Amino acid sequence: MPETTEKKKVILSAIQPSGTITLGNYLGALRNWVKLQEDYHCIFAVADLHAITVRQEPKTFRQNILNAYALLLACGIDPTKSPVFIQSHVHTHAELAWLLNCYTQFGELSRMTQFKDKSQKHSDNVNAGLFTYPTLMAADILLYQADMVPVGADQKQHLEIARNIAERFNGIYGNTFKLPEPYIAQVGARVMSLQDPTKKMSKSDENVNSWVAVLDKPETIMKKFKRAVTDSDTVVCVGEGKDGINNLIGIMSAVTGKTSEEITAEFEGKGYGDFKAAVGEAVIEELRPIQERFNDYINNKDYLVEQYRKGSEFALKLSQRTLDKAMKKIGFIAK
Ligand code: AQP
Repeated sequence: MPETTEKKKVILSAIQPSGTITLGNYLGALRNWVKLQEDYHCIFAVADLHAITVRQEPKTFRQNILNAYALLLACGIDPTKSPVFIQSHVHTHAELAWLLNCYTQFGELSRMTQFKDKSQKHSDNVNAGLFTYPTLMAADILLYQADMVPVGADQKQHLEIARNIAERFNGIYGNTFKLPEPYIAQVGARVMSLQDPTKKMSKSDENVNSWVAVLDKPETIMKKFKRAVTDSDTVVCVGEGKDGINNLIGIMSAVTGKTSEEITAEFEGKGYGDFKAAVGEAVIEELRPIQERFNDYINNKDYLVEQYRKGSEFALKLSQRTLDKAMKKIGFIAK
């Protein structure tokens, strides 16, 4: 476990096991999280409580939670340096979320675009959890007095509301929660769907060709890239109305480190077909070592159990302090 005596800034990052982890999650989040471990005091979580805002099939859900955990390690997160825990194992999250619900207004939750999107997508299951998702996310962050939270563009609104709730609480009771700042990564900020490049690549998208999973087999990855939606132009370059190609160039650039100009020069005179195959090949090579490490971890369940138990022990100790402080300020009686 990390030494908490050093004054490194605290960063809290979490991923939902709501499906199989995608290339979008990897390039936009996981890969950057690995680098953060050097300079920050990082805490990672598999946010399984969040995932049930959408109906999960129990057996698949169980596997997705463990897979997400193993994948975090396979991507390079070192649990001996940065605690990695499973959210439902640390009861303070659900408890603080309830308290924060009582300091959050109906109106501000109604304005969340993710709620609007997801309630449209799952109109048969617009549950209260989907609505109060941001207060649970606020609890996740505020419990650890996090200085920063890496967020994609899609999650900025949720961080904003976490800050508003914290500010409101602090305003009533005095300083209780640290106000977290967004940490925006430079590379791979947004990977778009391969089938509708105006939408972000999402692991819960029912169209399996719209996303590439980090654990997809090489031939599946290649097939998905070859089927990627592009446009009627033929030149591999960034341009308006070329959302599909822009996305593929973004992915190629994130994976190889080449600029879009270098990529355009490399593919001069070649068609989209050649380019799509090259992107597929580059992604396959990027993911190959991760898949190998993932297979080692997932076949070593004892190690995973040992690590997630240590992670939750650490997380509980740290988060309990904040929960106790908040409860005392509200006026609850200590046990
Ligand atoms: N397409 C993306 N491009 C870049 N970053 C992305 N992230 C997600 N999709 C992309 C980032 O991954 C981190 C973990 O995401 P999450 O699992 O907590 O939730 P999410 O953003 O809702 O991810 P999904 O894949 O879209 O899940 P579902 O389909 O369940 O809603 C976050 O940092 C996120 O920004």
